Amino acid sequence: MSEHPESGSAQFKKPTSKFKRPDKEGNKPQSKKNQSKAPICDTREVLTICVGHAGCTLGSKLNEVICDEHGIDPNGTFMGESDLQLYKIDVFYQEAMGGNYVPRTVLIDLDAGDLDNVRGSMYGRTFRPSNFVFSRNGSGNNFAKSYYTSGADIIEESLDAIRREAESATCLQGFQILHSIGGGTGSGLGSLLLDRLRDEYSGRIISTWSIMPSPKISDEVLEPYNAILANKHMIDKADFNICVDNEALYDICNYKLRFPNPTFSDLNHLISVAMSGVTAAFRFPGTTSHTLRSIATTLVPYPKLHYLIPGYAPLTSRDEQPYSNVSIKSLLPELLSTNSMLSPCDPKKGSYLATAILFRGGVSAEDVLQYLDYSHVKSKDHKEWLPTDIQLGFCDIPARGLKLSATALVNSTAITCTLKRLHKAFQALYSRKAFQKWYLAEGMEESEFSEANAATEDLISEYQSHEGNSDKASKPANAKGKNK
Ligand SMILES: Nc1nc2c(ncn2[C@@H]2O[C@H](COP(=O)(O)OP(=O)(O)OP(=O)(O)O)[C@@H](O)[C@H]2O)c(=O)[nH]1
Ligand SMILES: [Mg+2]
Repeated sequence: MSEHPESGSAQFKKPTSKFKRPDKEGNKPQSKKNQSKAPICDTREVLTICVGHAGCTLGSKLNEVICDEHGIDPNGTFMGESDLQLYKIDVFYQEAMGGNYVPRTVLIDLDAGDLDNVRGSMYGRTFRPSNFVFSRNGSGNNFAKSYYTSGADIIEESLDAIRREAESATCLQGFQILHSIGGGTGSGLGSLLLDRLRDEYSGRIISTWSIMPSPKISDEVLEPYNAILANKHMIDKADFNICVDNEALYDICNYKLRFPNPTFSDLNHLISVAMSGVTAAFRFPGTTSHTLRSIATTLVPYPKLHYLIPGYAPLTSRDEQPYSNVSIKSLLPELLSTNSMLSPCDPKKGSYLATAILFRGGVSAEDVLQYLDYSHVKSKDHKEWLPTDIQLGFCDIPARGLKLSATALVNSTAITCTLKRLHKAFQALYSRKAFQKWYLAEGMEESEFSEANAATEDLISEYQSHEGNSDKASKPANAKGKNK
């Protein structure tokens, strides 16, 4: 992992004509302004929506990392050294009248104090002031309060801010929602946004970066309810969910990076580095052009099975960094090992359904194919019918401070270990109807608990039906399974 942004420049090379791609997905033609500024770039904007404390803090960190990569200073002014930093800047930023770059990010929280911290952070001034949407009611860590009452009170204001951003885009590719599904706001208001965005932007890709709660990190008693209630909306309304787990992040910080007492800031740095890796091919020229849609198309073989596990390499401690020498040969096994996954799931213990790897630095497909050992992504019961084992993507511009790095997105049945953990914790409360009155008092029906429970059980069963022999694997996508 690259350390926090330091001085020194990324190695920028000139783009070649192979980056001149026509926009195939766009419904709207490019504006004159964009044509003159980036005539060879197919701008497809991504709107980032941060919800709740974890979502907004992570969004703020991501903005810091991406601003640094694109040479944007804390005032939003471009101070970079290369035109390549501006080449696809429109994907994540809008150029304002004053020439400053404004993140296409909306930050929403029911706790105004948490947003004040983001506003007061180093890059807080880059965000558009009207894109901070908040109330002072709080959610009391309750999904129902933020889905039905306090959150519902600010949903129209939130959607107005999102619409303003969407309308300023020339060809919006979609949304990434950042949230923690253990929090009341991240789960409830995040779900309400998923529902409303799916209605209003049915043709756009809606993705999430979802922080899964872990009892090892947080002892909030209602988190399992919030997570399973939110999961129903994530199954039905999102195109794909990238799942990060605080437990895995904590272990990586502790054991691999040797931070003795990792803070949320350290965990968020780790997630933002992976997010920067996944989005690098959206933001910079490369030999392959990636979009949210291309991720959904290649990694989601069945509609519901859209839970992706991210992995990142190299993850090197500060002490070891000066002595490390990263090569493709050493990077690939590290990337695909369990210790590099940001969810505590071992993909090898399940079946791989699809895998994508995005490389940063001067890497060619030939270099990678020379060392790519498909056994890294083949479980013993690998499905021969799956069309491609690994989708490769390349971005020539390296991550800050690194010559070479890679980010993986894995769709594996091993995600059931996280889903089962959440489901078990939910069941412990649900079987006793514990704390349900707080949810019912906000207008939630009791049946929502059982529907959410069934939705997660079906998802687990459907993933499990793709484990083992390939006859089971050819079950139709809408096959309903029974929980074990
Ligand atoms: N990785 C990470 N996890 C966080 C962070 N803040 C909180 N969490 C985790 O997220 C869960 C709580 O979610 P929050 O985002 O604080 O809650 P919220 O969405 O603001 O909802 P409220 O309950 O209404 O405050 C717990 O499981 C925390 O461990 C953060 O900055 N980074
Ligand atoms: Mg909060």
